Amino acid sequence: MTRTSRFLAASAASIVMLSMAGACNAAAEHAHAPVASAAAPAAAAAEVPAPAGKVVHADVIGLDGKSRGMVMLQETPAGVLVSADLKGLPEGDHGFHFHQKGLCDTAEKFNTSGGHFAGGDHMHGYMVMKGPHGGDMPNQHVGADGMLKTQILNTGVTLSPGPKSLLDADGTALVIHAGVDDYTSQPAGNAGGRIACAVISKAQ
Ligand SMILES: [Cu+2]
Ligand SMILES: [Zn+2]
Repeated sequence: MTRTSRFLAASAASIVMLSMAGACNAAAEHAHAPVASAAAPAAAAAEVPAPAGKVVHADVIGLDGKSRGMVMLQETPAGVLVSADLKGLPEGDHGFHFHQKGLCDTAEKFNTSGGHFAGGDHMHGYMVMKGPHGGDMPNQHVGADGMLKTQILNTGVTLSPGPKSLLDADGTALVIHAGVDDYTSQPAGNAGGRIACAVISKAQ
């Protein structure tokens, strides 16, 4: 190829690129036309899967230190989906919360897990003006067979970093109580002793 023909080839390429840029601008203007915007709601209604969120599995133990099954926490755009599959629990309704620290010491009757995980400036319970704590969840019913199979969407916590994160420096704990959370009493709904506990931490 001579010097001249190489120059011509380069110029021709530049002209093609310029004309394509012109076509793109024209398309952008048409995007504002009524026909294009009428198609937009259909696009918005289409399913857009969220990127897979973080998942944490944790072993739930009773006061005897033995496993009662597993809980799985799943980050979703709507909150943390809590799935529990447990057995060997006493029949009845039980308070069910996230507590402040990832410590489930049976010798201390799980009091090592601290108070409720607040996730900000919140009081306890669904029935109080400044409630609920991020860690508050509805009472859970265990049947005569001692099984608890449940899913709860908790919108007050996250597995991502930040003030509402269950995966903070000292972790958190899922705690099941002997009695019923009245959703009102401070600081923990008067739900009685702690009968089961699971450590929620980054390591799991
Ligand atoms: Cu509790
Ligand atoms: Zn609470």
